[in-house]
Amino acid sequence: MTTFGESTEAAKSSPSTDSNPGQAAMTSVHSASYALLRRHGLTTIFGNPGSNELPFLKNFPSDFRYILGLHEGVVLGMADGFAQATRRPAFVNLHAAAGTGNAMGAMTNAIASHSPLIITAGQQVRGMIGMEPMLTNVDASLLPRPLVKWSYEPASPQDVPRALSQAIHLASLPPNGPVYLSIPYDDWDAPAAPQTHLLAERSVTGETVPTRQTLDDLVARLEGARNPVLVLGPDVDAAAAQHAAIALAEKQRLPVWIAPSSARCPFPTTHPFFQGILPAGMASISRLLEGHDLILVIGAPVFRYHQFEPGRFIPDGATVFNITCDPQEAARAPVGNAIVADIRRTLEMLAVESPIVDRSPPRIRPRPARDHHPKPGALLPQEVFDILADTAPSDAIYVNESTSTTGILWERLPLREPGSYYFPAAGGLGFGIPVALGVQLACPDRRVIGVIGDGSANFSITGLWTAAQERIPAIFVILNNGTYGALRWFADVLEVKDVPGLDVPGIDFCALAQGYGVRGVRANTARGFQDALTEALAGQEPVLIEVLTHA
Ligand code: TZD
Ligand code: CA
Repeated sequence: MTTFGESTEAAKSSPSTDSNPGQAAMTSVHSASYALLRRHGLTTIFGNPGSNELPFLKNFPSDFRYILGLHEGVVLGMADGFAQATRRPAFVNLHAAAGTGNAMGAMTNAIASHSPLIITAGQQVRGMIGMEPMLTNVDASLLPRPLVKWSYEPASPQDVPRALSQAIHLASLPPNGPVYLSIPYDDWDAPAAPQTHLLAERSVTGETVPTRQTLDDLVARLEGARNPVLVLGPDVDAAAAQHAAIALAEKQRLPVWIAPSSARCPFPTTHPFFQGILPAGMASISRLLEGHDLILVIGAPVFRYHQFEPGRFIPDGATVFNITCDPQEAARAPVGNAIVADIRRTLEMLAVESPIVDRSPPRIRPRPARDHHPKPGALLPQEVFDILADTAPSDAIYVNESTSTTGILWERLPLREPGSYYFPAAGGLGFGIPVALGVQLACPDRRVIGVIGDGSANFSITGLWTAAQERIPAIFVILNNGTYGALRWFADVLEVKDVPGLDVPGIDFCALAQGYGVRGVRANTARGFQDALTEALAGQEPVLIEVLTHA
């Protein structure tokens, strides 16, 4: 247990503290930093330690918990899931440059999904950094750029608590995102600066709302539009603004598309106005939005493409309005007008101020057929999703890293509640297992189901160990088709032939699960999968279900 509270009181009551820096030794940088983390609710530390981090982790306070990941991609992914699902910043502690490097693939997703992460890494002692001893983080603040909003090595030991405070506030100012601090390990025992305790009293808020004129103009355009459409993205869910999106869509009778590659689910897929997820290619988006004169994109960039499909950005005659929390997103779009503002407040204002219109209601999306023609030996992906839809609780949370079946998932899974879906926003694999763990830690009252490809699962397979040790009851459904299916599809799109390295046969996921301490069950029939899932849902342990699927 740290004694910061007592020391602070002592420091405050000692009139000589401010004038005599020697007195400040009563509070160490270590104590002051833990007090600050505690004050911000950052009492869960996701990490993998090394020599540079031991002085930070010493005398670990009993009101903190340390979640150990065996690889830094897992550490960062767990924190990402935790931050996204709690809608609060999460704290990460990595080992020097090597640990940071291992985490950087996962950082590509974190910055793209505006995850507020305070990523720290231990540095060698200040007096040796220049000589580059083992495990020096050379040019530490350059290393994680451009995958963080801000990166810094405190200028002195006394600057550490202040820099931590800056990191916490910056990560949680719009647009939320990861920040990075490299901290020399001899800083922790140093005395804190006078009045360091005042850091914990600071509050910083960055909510912005559109001006009256901007809002009136948008409401008038919506009202005057002949055939407007709403495209909703992940930041609507991140901002806990689903209710306002539903209210706006219903008042204005707007068909609702999900933004391409959306990393969260901003609108219930069971709502009659839900149209589906837009594909991630220019030409396809323009084709699907044809006929709309006003395209209102909220909580997503315009647009996050994947496959290069030359074509128009938007249909002729259409106007785009984008409401985003991210100035970069607003500025880099190739078309349309953008308003940088708080998503939830703006959506709520729009929902209240838009008049009820009597447009004809949006078309009802055709339901996908259920008449599967099963092929022996393995399941069709659509069978897997229909069984999930029928068997999982209605508030189940899905973490999707099954790359070739994302369209089928959006077509078939009922995602009713806010916070029901997570997907790697930048496409970096290694997301599914750790993010499922982080989300499950954040939401103990809901069940998390990771739907993960056999290729993807390997990038963070060691997360299974943390699931077992922490008894995190996430269910991992591994779709094993023996191949990098999405790349086979992409090879067709690009019309390239004879590409090596696209198959991944011969992996026994049940054995891997067992090796890390998680129960593994294999299913190659619909019945077998349904039974395994029902049993996993009835228990309170992590379970891996390896489902053999047709490619
Ligand atoms: N490495 C990393 C870190 N991220 C990536 N996105 C890739 C490689 C490339 N990649 C994709 O973009 S999809 C994919 C790879 C290797 C195949 C994933 O295979 P899977 O799922 O088995 O998980 P499908 O459904 O068979 O595609
Ligand atoms: Ca696969």
